[in-house]
Amino acid sequence: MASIFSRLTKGLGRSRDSLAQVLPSKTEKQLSESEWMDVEDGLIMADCGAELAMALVEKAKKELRDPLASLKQAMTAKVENHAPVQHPDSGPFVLLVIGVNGTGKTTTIGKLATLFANDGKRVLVGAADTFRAAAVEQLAVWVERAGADMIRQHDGADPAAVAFDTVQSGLSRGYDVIIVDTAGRVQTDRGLMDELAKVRRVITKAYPNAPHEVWQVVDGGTGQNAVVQVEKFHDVAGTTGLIVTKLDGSAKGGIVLQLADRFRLPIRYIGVGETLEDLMPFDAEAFVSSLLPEEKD
Ligand SMILES: Nc1nc2c(ncn2[C@@H]2O[C@H](COP(=O)(O)OP(=O)(O)O)[C@@H](O)[C@H]2O)c(=O)[nH]1
Ligand SMILES: [Mg+2]
Repeated sequence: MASIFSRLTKGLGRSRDSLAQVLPSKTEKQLSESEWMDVEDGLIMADCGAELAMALVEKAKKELRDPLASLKQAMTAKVENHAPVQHPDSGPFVLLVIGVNGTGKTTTIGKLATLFANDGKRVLVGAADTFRAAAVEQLAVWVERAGADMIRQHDGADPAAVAFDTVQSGLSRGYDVIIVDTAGRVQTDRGLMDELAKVRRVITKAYPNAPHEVWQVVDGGTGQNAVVQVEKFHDVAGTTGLIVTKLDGSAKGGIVLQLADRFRLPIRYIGVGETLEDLMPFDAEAFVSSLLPEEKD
């Protein structure tokens, strides 16, 4: 845990260092208008987006105390989430995972399957990304490492048929958790959205109230593009939460706040590397602390 946390703080180091230049740690002194402007610019450069950066500074400014502590509080409030994951009272928990190609869906499913399996749950994964043959093989490797099982069909099979099959077998074979992987690209955007809507529909046909959660995976390094992606998938797929990956790389971190604020979606997990252990449950306070310079006393 210590090492994956350090991957996060290392990943966000650049944003933190540039914010440190404009945010004095532990000063009772209030910042001047132009100093607050520098903070706002720093937040924009850290991928918070102009609108949120302004709102955060407005809020922090009103608090007549240590500017860093005020800003930290304002930022934490934006990403704090009090809505628990929607687990059903009985029967399997069904999770649909969506997102653009390359964002880390399959890797994240491997990590999630590992977490659930370590928690003593029986996990079944459906390989509904049938658009690329290699995608099924890649998922198979992750699923095996996680100690979970997988439902697959022939190459190019109908993704909705795979999803239906997965949920139905998961139900009849008494699995605790069912996770459905999906494609992030087909011939057209329109085609992808129709496909996701259909996958979702058949899951509900196989098991009313499912999917219990729909998590979109976004690559934290893609900045504003991530905002566009969430917007696009949101209504069609009925997104209930987000997983932001690659925060160990050159991502600037503020994107996490921007997405949570803009779409009012909980951030469920963050990805900080390529191995099975590199997934952290999202902790608002710890995350914001990694993004800001350290408070000194
Ligand atoms: N550094 C880093 N790489 C990641 C992370 N999550 C996924 N990746 C990498 O991103 C690439 C695409 O991942 P994949 O799961 O195939 O994406 P998919 O197309 O959405 O299923 C792979 O090379 C993964 O190893 C992460 O949190 N950190
Ligand atoms: Mg994939």
